[in-house]
Amino acid sequence: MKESGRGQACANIALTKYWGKRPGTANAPATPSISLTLDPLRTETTVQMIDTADDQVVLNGVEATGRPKERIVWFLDIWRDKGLISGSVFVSSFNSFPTAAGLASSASGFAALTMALADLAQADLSRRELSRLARLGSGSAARSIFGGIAAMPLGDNPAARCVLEAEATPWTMVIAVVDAPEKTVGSTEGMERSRTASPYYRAWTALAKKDYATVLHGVMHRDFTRVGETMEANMYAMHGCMLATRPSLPYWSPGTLEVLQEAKVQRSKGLEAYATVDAGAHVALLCRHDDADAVADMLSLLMDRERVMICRPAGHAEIPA
Ligand code: 2P0
Repeated sequence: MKESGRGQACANIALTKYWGKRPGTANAPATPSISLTLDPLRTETTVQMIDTADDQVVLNGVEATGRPKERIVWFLDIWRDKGLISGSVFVSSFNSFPTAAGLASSASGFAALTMALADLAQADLSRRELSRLARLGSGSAARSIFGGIAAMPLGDNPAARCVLEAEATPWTMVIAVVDAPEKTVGSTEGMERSRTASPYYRAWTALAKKDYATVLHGVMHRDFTRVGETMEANMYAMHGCMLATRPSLPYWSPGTLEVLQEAKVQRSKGLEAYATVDAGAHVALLCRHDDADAVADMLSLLMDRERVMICRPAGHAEIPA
């Protein structure tokens, strides 16, 4: 074990969504998922052994308390229980993108922390093992261990795998950060509420398996239209399940619908981009690399240009040299 370690990882956005956990498991998903890992949505994390009774966590320069800290301490406990590290740890993590914007920071956050702890532990862990560990912190983090397009299957204790390297991935995501209040129900709680109180939950999990297979096949054959159409339909199905939850889980804002509508209009005019929305209000549009600027221009008619982010496929999470 070293005195300190470093890791970095990029966020990902799912093409088919993870929404639901198998009860009684450590983030074993109820739906398989596929995602694109995105540059420049990067998290860089440093960990250091400290001589204090408790762990210390600093996120974007601010000392963490409450739930965000508890989640990280719980994750460090897993590493200690496995004998990979020992003693108290100081964690410092920086996002290259605004966390407050509600973009997927738990995915890159737990993936970067996993890489930093692997560096600290000097443990000889395969990328699959790293992905499995990252999943214990946050389900979507398992996918951010890999660059390009990653797939997360079902299973008792699954790990993600890379299905298409970044260099071979011909698609870009253009993200529209829409005006929205901070969300009140996080993914962990929202998934559990949908599982127990959405009349569409079973239909959603059944459909998600079919969409996963379709998108996986589409990715393998670089069939953009099939991937895009299925991705968008999968997103609407997930939000249908969320909306039907009692009480309802509405994550969209008026700006979300505005972007969804405009993307549809532009598609009918020949700009082929497909939309997806996570457990939040922002919209990500998937397009071919060459159409990214046109998609960003289209979004700039609806919002300030600085709210539009062109995100290319990122590489694997890593321990920086
Ligand atoms: C996804 N989301 O596939 C889906 C789409 C949100 C909607 O993965 O409880 O933050 O930490 O495992 O990973 C968000 O879930 O949840 C998520 P936990 P996580 O990207």
